[in-house]
Order: sequence, then C-alpha cells, then structure tokens
Amino acid sequence: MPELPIIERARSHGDRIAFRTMSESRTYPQLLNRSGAIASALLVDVEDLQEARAALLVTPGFEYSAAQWAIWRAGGIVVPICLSATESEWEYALTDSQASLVVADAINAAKIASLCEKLGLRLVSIDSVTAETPRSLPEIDPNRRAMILYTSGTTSKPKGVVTTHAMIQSQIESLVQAWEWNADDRIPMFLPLHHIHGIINITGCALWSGAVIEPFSRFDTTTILGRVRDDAYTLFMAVPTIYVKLIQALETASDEDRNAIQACFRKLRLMVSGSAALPASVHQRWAELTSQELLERYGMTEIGMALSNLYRGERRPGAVGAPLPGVEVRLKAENGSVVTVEDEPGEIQVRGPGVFQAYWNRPEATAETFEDGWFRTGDMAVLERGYYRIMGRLSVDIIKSGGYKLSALEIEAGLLEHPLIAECAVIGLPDETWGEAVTAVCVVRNGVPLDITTLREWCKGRMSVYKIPQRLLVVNELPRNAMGKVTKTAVRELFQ
Ligand code: MCA
Ligand code: AMP
Repeated sequence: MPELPIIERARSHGDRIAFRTMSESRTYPQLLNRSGAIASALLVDVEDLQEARAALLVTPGFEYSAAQWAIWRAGGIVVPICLSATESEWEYALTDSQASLVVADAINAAKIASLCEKLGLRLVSIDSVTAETPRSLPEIDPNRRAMILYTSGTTSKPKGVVTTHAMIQSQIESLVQAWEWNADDRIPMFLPLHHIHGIINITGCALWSGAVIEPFSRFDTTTILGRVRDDAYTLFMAVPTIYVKLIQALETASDEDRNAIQACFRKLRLMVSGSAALPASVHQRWAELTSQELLERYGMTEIGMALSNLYRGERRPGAVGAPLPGVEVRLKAENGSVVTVEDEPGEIQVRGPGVFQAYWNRPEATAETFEDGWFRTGDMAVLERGYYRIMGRLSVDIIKSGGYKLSALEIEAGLLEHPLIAECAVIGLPDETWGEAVTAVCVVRNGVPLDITTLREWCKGRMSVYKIPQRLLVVNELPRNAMGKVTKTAVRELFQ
C-alpha cells in the first residue's frame, strides 16, 4: 500500500539521526516507529480519522514530529496550536477548527485538560502511549487535507489555512531544491511550531532530506551561540529579530569569544532570514561580522515560500529575490492591470501547487482572496533588476512583530475589554529589534491615568505575549476623517 511521501522518504534515510539534543539522538526508524505507535493509539475505535481535526500541543522535538506524523498516518488533519497562547486563544482554535481531539505531551496535556473537558474533547497524552505493534494504518490520498494553521489577517479573529499533503510536499520540495538541502545538513530549530517557518522550512525540509534537527523549546542567544561555536550546524534559519539579537550579542562579547563564534558562523553553508523584512543594515552588519550573506526569502502561511534570493547567485540586501521552483508570481497594479515592466509597483499575487486550498469554513473569505486562480497576498512589491523588493502591506491592520503576524483589530478587541479603555486604535511602529512594535493609542474613561506597565500587566494571560502593546499613548480623542471613522494614517502621525 503506498504511504505518504514524507513517510516513504523517512524509510529511505536508513539509520540516520533525525533529532539530536544534548542528551540523546533519535533516528528516522525510531521516528517511524513512534509515529506508528501514536497513530495506533489515535485509532483506538476507528480505522481512519477521516480528516478529523486533531490539535497538536507538543514541545518542539522528536515527540512533536512523531505526533504530527501520527495524526497524518491515522488520516487526521493536524492543527498545531501555540504553546504559549492563552486559554481563550486555545478555545478559539479548537472550536473554530471543530477539533475532536487534542494530542499533547504530558506537560501540555495538564495545561489543556480542563479546557478539553469543558469542550468535550478527547485528550491523548502521548507520554502514556507505549511502544506497541502498530495496527494497520489507512491509505492516505495526497490530496487529502493535512493541516490547518491559524493566521491573523484583516479580520479580527485568525483564520484557519487549510493545506493538503500534496501542497505541503510541493512547498517542501521547492525549498529542498532551491537551497540544496541534503542528508548531511544539521540545523537548529528554535522557532515556534505552529507557523510554517518552523513547520515547513525547517522541520519539513530537514526530515524530507534525512538531515539532523537540533530542537530547542525557545530561542536563547547564549545557548545557540554556544552550539554554533561547537560547529553543530551547516544551516541556520531565523527571523530578522533573531539576527538583531545575535548582532547585539556578538558586539558585546569578549574579543576571544567573538572571534571564535565568528569563525564558526563563517563555516555554515547557508543562513536564511524571513517572515519579516530584513533591514539592509542588518544584512550588511551580519556580513561584516560573519562573512555570511544572509539569504532573504518571502513567504506567507497561505502559499508557503514564494520568492527567494539565490543560493548560488546574488543575495541582494533589501530584496527578496525571484520566484522559487514551481511558484508563479505576478504583480497587479492599482488600476487592475498586470505589471509587465520593472520598477512599477503592484500587489504580489501567487499561483502554484503549494498554494493553500481554503480558509477553514470561510468560503467567502477564500473566494475574496483569489483572483482568476491567483492568491492575493496583500503585500506590495516592485521588480528591480530581476529581483522583487517588498514595499509594504495593503492593510494597515496587519502588524509583523518578532516575525509574528498580528491583527490590529484583534488586539483592539482585546484592549476594549479593559474597564478603563473607552476607545483604542492599534498600529505597528517601526522598531529596530522587533521590526514593528505593537502600539496602542487609547481614550481612557473619566481621564483616569493609565500607563504602559499597568496595561501590559493587565494584558498578561489575556493575550499572547507578542500581542501585548509595547507602547501606549493616551489621547482625549482618536483622529477621525470627515465620515467620523478613525484613520490609522492620522493615528500614525501622532508619533511624528
Ligand atoms: C516577546 N516580547 C516582545 C515580543 N515578543 N516584546 C515586544 N514585541 C514582541 N513581538 C517580550 C516578552 O513579552 C518578554 O518580555 C520578552 O520579550 C521575552 O519574551 P520571549 O517570548 O522569551 O521572547 P524571545 O524568546 O526573545 O522571542 C523572540 C523571538 C520570538 C525568538 C524572535 O518572537 C519568535 O520565535 N519569533 C518567531 C515567530 C515565527 O516563527 N514567525 C514565523 C511565522 P518580558 O521580559 O517583559 O516578560 S510564519 C511566517 O511569517 C511566514 C510564513 C514566513 O515567511 O515565514
Ligand atoms: P504569515 O501570515 O505569518 O505567514 O506572514 C506572512 C507575511 O509576512 C507576508 O504577507 C509578508 O507581509 C511578511 N513577510 C514574510 N517574509 C517577508 C520578507 N522577507 N520581507 C518582508 N515581509 C515578509
């Protein structure tokens, strides 16, 4: 019986190591066995999950991938959820995706148990799954739906992006080809595993290629620099904020430490930046410090990766390169015509086998976002000497902070629950470390004083940390246009 391509690939990797931590190594055969055992546990009373949604709440590492593969091999749709989200954010993802089961490791199972009970969901704690002879697993058509990822957009609540196995495969194969992934690669994995940067670009490509992943539960500068100094990696992928933090660390290190770490960075075969704009100054500073020309690429949850600077060729600071293998890109000008010349800006539209199928249960939003079969990204770009350069987004309500895409509207809705906040407008202001800093402009009831520290404290537990405003401006009234509508352009001008 044919198996999912990722599983067939894993069988071809022999006894190679898939995951390595400071204390243990786990091989591809172990990953196959473990995912088979967990899949069997998921199929306790059915033969096929038949696209049931299974939320995944597991710390990054061997067990995460084993559980992800288990859900796929059992016929389910995996819904990775954010480990650090609040309970109401979890509840939203579980109910919106109509999940029927939650797959978690013991530590996270304990955190989500009461919510599962409240929602009547089956909770499978994988720590209690023992190695058993796997039962026979269903045959999975590659066009079956495989994953739902929640992404923020121009609506207040995040939407579920649905991809099939074939789409995921196409996203992975495109990157494996372009960046020449191979079985000798070794990569650190410190990004969250509920977004494609971690799921596809790092974990998916590494396991497809037979490479070694070194997982971390979070990014820690000292730990990662220590491992770079051990010559642990051949590849490195991160968001711009992480490169900013690494630059700060190198600049403040002792000469001896800096020289040793710089020498090791120089040996890596490729370092990639993406998920948010990499300032040309960061590209240049990183090159001065490490002799590494960062390869910047552009992607989106709905499409995987679309544009990339060349692995063998020019890596232009401030540009995101050319279409990746299998991806078609066009620019659509404001007047509705397709841009056919360089230097004329337009909205990036993307077509190809990696583009998502639909927003979960939102046919209207799905229809709106496609134009003649092309996905409308909402990002503006211009083509210059063969490479695209991102100019910004069409919507002011989307903020990118630390590589996370945030909806200003969702944060505003959260802030309006504060008893003192009568009105608010949230914007992203340029920030050297985070790319954009979430900034709230609020009208406070009865003029009661409100400061950023008190507001941040109140937000904790109510929204994920990266959504919590970093800056606060209290005003008597929000700027409005002639129609009485708050204008974000005028809100921005308050900071100039
Ligand atoms: C955390 N903090 C922040 C933010 N995040 N402050 C302002 N803005 C933020 N965005 C604060 C916390 O409140 C805390 O403050 C302190 O920083 C440390 O928090 P922690 O979470 O530990 O931060 P960190 O570990 O330093 O996190 C930085 C990070 C992380 C590693 C850059 O944000 C991250 O992993 N980002 C990557 C997200 C990602 O993978 N995006 C890809 C999406 P206090 O100390 O006061 O408590 S996929 C995508 O975008 C597309 C498809 C693509 O192209 O890839
Ligand atoms: P997400 O929804 O989290 O997948 O984020 C996708 C968005 O991140 C894109 O629509 C872009 O706005 C932004 N993005 C990703 N990579 C880059 C990049 N290299 N430069 C600028 N913006 C980027």
